[in-house]
Amino acid sequence: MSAPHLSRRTALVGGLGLLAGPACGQSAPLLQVIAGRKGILFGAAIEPQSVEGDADFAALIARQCAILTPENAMKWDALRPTEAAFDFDGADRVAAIARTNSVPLHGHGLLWHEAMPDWLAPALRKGRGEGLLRDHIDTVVRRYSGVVRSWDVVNEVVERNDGRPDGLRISPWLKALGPDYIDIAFAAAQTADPGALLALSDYGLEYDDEPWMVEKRGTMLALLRDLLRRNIPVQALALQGHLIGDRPPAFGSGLKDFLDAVRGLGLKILITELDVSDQNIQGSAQGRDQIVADIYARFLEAVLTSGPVEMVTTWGLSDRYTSKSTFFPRSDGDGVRPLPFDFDLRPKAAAYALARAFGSS
Ligand code: 9MR
Repeated sequence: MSAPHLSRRTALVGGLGLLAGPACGQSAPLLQVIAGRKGILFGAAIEPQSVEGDADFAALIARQCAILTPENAMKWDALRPTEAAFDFDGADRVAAIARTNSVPLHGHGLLWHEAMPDWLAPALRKGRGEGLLRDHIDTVVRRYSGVVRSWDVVNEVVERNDGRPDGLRISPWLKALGPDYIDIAFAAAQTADPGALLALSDYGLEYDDEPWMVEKRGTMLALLRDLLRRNIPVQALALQGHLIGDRPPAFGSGLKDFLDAVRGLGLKILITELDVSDQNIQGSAQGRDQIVADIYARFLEAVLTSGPVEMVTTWGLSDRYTSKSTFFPRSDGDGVRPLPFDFDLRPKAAAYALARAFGSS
């Protein structure tokens, strides 16, 4: 794949590594520049309306991000309100933001068992799944070819609790098409854009002290081996990286060995949805920020010292726009603080932790 891409705007200030500006309030590390020096694309997930409606946030995104992910705009429920028609509005707006900033997109995601429009599961049950899946992937991947650099082709397909020997999730896709739906999705994506990097993405692979995650790593390796043995064009594993503020940062040899094994299969490593939930951390905002920053630091230290990493994207960039405020709110009514920049777009301890991790890796 091509070398990490720096936006024109960043190239002007790139040598500085720090940027002071009114929207920042203080000097902020330029994460895309610091990561870029190590060959890592740094970026964030965005919703188009957050960027379009907020010039300060748009400026922060432009300065900090060498790649962007549509947080929701490329999911089936956004793209396929009806079976008959596509609605590309949100996805096109994200692509336009990427073009304005001269950065690529990480496409998320071509197949997931959530965010499915209401009509889809019944259509799958009626036997229309394979045609729908092939047509959807072909249409979407071709449309964003040249903008999307890498795709989450299938998302969260492993679920050990569902009890299948192969560990695959018993999703509407699996029920309709059997395990082959993964093969179909990757093959369709590769045909539609042979230049895109094709990833399988999942959560729950990060912690060494969580037995189900350790077990899931084994299941994931077996799945990846099987796909590669059958020449299915999976090229990367995307670890989501939704980390938890109120548990120890158990990122050690288990994680490194797992990543080594994935690289040993010839696959690239992407970190695609990094954030740290402070939902259950007690104490002042400043104290919570330190704990969150330490977790970012420990995770990235383990991941980045284990070997090459293609990209690191956070799930949002500022606490002003994070789905954690809806899904993982704090009981004390305080705003959540899971991201590198605070509600006022100022760099937090986490931003400096990211900069140090990228700088020293
Ligand atoms: O952050 C996303 C939120 O806004 C959506 O409502 C939700 C359902 O589409 O998905 C969230 O993003 C998820 C991602 O797509 C897959 N991994 C877990 C993410 C956080 O829940």
